[in-house]
Amino acid sequence: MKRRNLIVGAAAALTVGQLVGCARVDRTETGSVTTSPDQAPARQPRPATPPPVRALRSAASSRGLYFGAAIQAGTLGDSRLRSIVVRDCSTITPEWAMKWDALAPGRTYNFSEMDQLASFAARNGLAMRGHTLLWHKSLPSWAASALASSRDWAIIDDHFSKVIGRYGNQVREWDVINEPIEPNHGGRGLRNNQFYKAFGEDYIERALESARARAPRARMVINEYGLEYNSGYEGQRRLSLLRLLERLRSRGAPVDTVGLQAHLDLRKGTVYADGIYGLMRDIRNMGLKVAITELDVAEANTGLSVERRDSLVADETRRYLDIVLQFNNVLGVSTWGLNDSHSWLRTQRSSANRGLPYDREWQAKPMHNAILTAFA
Ligand code: 9MR
Repeated sequence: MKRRNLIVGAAAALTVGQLVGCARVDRTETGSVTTSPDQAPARQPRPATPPPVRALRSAASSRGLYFGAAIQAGTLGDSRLRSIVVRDCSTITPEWAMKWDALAPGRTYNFSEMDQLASFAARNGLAMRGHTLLWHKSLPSWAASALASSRDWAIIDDHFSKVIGRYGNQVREWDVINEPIEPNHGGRGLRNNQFYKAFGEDYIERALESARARAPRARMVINEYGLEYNSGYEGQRRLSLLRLLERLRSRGAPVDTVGLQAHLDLRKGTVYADGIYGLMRDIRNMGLKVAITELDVAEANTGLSVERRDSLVADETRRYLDIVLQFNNVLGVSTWGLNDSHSWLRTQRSSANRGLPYDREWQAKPMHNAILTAFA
């Protein structure tokens, strides 16, 4: 029964893709997906037929979850990417097009790249995650100076109004605050970012309220990284996040969801089951939902065989998902990209990193299967 649902769900996803002019995708008897000959560039060899791949979105939905991925607006010209996004995802996250410095590097807003992603999502019936309203790394310099000199909340409120006003009807989850935790900064484990400097800890509650007022039906998310491994530092990060959530809840602040980025990292060992379990349990006990927002795996040793590396990446993914998916307050899982050639890990870590579900030729890797199996 489950298997049948998966196939039906996948076929439905493909039909949507076909309707909106993505590369035409056909499903074979075995469930494998091929691009149609009429879409292949003239006189170029057709890509090898990929092995049968089941859609992640239908596997996720059979558990009542969504599956999504971060997408860079500039990659939407790739018809293969479009068809795989439509097959695998029920939601997408703009990898950077919605960030403040991407929308308004000068004072003037330019929504064109973000609009492309939003219209792709709308045409294909995909939801969007709103990433992200406030992040210390994406504050444009004009806004940083204005905040530092005037400490005027209207600067933030105006940004929220523009972004939520434009995309609010498509976004189900807003990452209102991205990465507010930094135990090394003191201040109750909060990051001493430009917002904290201007407004103190209050900026978090005010941001949640400003966003909630404009998006009454969407989920209000605090999104954080560095919570998965067994080190004193990550232990402090887990604790600081929980304490922040407790303070917000006790004041009645409108936070309802925690985003766990889940940038897994084999150089840190394997995920710390007790720590993650405890974090998940405490979040659930506060009545909050969880979204896994940026799953990927940084490799430790790219000198091993590709088979070995792919299996280590898949095992780590599975270990992590097996812990978090025990909790029924999880809304869904998003990976931070789909294909290794579009991964931030290429530039941040090693250009050879293989920490996403597909390789550069869109062959599904063991990580894809690990996610499918974790959803089963
Ligand atoms: O992957 C993103 C990269 O392409 C951007 O250059 C960068 C700055 O905008 O942000 C990266 O995404 C980050 C996300 O927004 C927040 N969590 C960490 C992600 C990886 O750095």
